[in-house]
Amino acid sequence: MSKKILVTGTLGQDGANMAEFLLRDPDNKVFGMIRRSSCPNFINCKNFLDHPNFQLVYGDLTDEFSISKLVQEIQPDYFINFAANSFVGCSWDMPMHVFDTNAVGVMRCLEAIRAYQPKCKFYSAGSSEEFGDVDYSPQDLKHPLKPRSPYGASKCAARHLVKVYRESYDMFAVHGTLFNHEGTKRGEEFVTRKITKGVARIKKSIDLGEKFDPIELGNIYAKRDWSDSEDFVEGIWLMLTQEKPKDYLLASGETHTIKEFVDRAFVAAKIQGSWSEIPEDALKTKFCNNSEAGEVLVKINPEFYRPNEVELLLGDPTDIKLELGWKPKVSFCDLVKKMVQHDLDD
Ligand code: NDP
Ligand code: GDR
Repeated sequence: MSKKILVTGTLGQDGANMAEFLLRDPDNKVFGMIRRSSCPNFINCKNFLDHPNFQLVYGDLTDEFSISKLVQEIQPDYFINFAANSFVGCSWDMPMHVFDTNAVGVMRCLEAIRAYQPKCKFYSAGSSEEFGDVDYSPQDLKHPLKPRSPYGASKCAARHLVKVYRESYDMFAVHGTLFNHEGTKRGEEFVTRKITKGVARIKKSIDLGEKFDPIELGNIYAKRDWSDSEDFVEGIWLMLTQEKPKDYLLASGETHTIKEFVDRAFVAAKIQGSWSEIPEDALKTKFCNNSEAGEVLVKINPEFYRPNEVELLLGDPTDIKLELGWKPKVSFCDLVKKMVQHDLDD
């Protein structure tokens, strides 16, 4: 019998990768939820928009009526919720909106499932930002919740809600704790894509002998545990297809600074550069071309610093590897190369 799967956040990175992954199985019927926008961008969905087993549906996590209506009408077997205001940096500017979407929105999904389709399996998109000001590394699911942003706090609330609904109503609801994951569908405000798009822009200018503006970044010493989103959607599906609901963590188990990401991205574009660092004034740090002209490729702009930073993230994915057999395919180096190549070819 075919499975009906409601995926939210379809125009974003994970929603699009998940829909693409699920549609490889002809038994799956995917309903991709998008919210109303005056100018929607379907670039991430171009490979499956016309797929016969795919249907776009409208809904908004801030509107409980729309979520209830979708669950009532579709009667999904699975509800995979990726919709969120997912940019940590802007969560200080619009904290109420972030909390309403990311935390209360999850409660709206859980309530709709409880009322209209209690057998539906639910996935909630948790984040390593819940750990925030970390006590130890690598972080596992026993790590205390110590968020450093309104975004992180909203995801902690979602985690508690999922547990409460699971235990109170015997629902299959899981909250995956996912460390950073990237790829060619990544939004351009996130640091990895900002770097790879910037490197591609600079490479094209150098090749044409034109002047260019440097990439401007904030804190380049923060460390992140980066993986490929396409590997993670497979891990999420494993979480949903286990027999009993249990939360898992997805991570690479490696951590790298933003600075290392910059280094690798320029190497991938065959541009040789070096850092000049002034320890007493991080704002004067620069990454310059090794050519005679010595142009500035990257500079620091305090505008991109955050009011509160998560300095180090490093996850321990042992449980999902051992218990569900999850195996990532893409290494950190390959991820950087893939993103740079995609943006060079664009
Ligand atoms: P994106 O920002 O790429 O996608 C989020 C999607 O949510 C967008 O398509 C957006 O719509 C949609 N959305 C936002 N608000 C609403 C709303 N009120 N109602 C309906 N849809 C809405 O995020 P990712 O794909 O990278 O992440 C997916 C999920 O995983 C998010 O919940 C994120 O917080 C979480 N996560 C992501 C990680 C990562 O590294 N990528 C790590 C850990 C957790 P629109 O296109 O119209 O803006
Ligand atoms: P993050 O991702 O906050 O980890 O959240 P982001 O790429 O925005 O930042 C990573 C780190 O890079 C530093 N940084 C910059 N960040 C951005 N965006 N722009 C810059 O110019 C810049 N310069 C330095 C940041 O300070 C930070 O330390 C992502 C999102 O996908 C969340 O939804 C998800 O929950 C977490 O990952 C896990």
